[in-house]
Amino acid sequence: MAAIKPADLQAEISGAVARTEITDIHTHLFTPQFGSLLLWGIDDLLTYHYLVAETFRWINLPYQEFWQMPQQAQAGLIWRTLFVEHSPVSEACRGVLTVLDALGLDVSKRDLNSYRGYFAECTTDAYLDRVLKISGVSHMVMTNDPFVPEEYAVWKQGYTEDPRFSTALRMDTLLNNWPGGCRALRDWGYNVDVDAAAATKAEVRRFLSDWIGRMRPLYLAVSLPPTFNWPEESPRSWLLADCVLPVAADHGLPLAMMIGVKKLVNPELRLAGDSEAKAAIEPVENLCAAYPGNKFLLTMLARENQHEACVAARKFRNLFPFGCWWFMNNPLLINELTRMRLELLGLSHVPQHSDARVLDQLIYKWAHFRPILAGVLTDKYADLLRTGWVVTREEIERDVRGLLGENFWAFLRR
Ligand code: RAT
Ligand code: ZN
Repeated sequence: MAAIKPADLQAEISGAVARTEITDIHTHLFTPQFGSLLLWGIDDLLTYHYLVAETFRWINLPYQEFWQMPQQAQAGLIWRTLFVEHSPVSEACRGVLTVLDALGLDVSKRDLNSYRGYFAECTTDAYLDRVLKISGVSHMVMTNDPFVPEEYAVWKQGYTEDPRFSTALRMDTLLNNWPGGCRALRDWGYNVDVDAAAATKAEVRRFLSDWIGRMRPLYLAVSLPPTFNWPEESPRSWLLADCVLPVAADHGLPLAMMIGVKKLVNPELRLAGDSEAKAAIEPVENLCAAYPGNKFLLTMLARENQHEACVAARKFRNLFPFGCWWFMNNPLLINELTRMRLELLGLSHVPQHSDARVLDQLIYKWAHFRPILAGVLTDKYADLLRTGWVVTREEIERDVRGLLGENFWAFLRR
């Protein structure tokens, strides 16, 4: 196995990063069986909530009027505002152009109708194959929420597995809105009450086990506010301690904590109306220390939390950091966070997930990430070579495979 020469390092690493297939560990994509829940195509791309928020910074249209417009008209307005009347330099705008270009469409024409014409000719199945091929994603994890009625219906009909997708059981309603979660559980035949009685806890555990049986998820997941604390006097605290964590441990499943979202600071913006703030790291440390037999995945939304999250992961091997989440998913911050994680944790994490809500976004989220990862790794290996250390192509490929998915699978197996 030949040692890589310093002059070849950059090309070797870029090649390895470009070739390696990705496991995308958090998306909002669905298998074709979920029908209209799987979004794709130019109108879904343009009405992505990241772009809705950016559009409202330019227009005076009342929110209500925007939401009453048909989707094509919304997409047209977003296109005109963000791509025609101004240059599309934001990360989310640039993403649309990366997608169109990768599909072979001519972005210099700025011809929305011709792009629509391209997608009108595609079938869901063929387009899914094409996107996975272009993006180099071989496997992705959905976000599966039984509290969403359209999803509930599919699960009740019977889910047919698609080997390219895995599931994750999302529990936001249960943990963040216990009165609502409690009502839903009662409707589904679980004998629960809003208080913290032992019988209620047993029924919540039965609910979780039933859905784990039905979905066979890779992990359980919840997004949490910046005020998240544990332990504390709240339904979420006992739901975690007495229901979620024991069931997760029984099934060997990690709990993914996605911390820092302030829901609907501007409700008029709907899905685009959430914000972020710095959270405390102590609840994460408390949980990792109190439940050494449980595994935790962690991603945090505030830039200010990233350093302490890395340090927490140094202290707890049952804590696995992942991804540059949502407002962190911009080149400047990806670069910073990826460097920070490599410097504090070495290779024992997964630096990115796509969070794609629209299938096409797999193309740009990963096309934008790969060169950043290659650049950061090139610097890190170059530092090693300067000491006289040698690396081989096989070692670089092994490390890149880990970062782009293998480390996640290994954490699940632990
Ligand atoms: O990034 C997003 O699209 C957000 O709206 C959220 O979906 C977030 O990623 C989440 O999973 O809660
Ligand atoms: Zn998400």
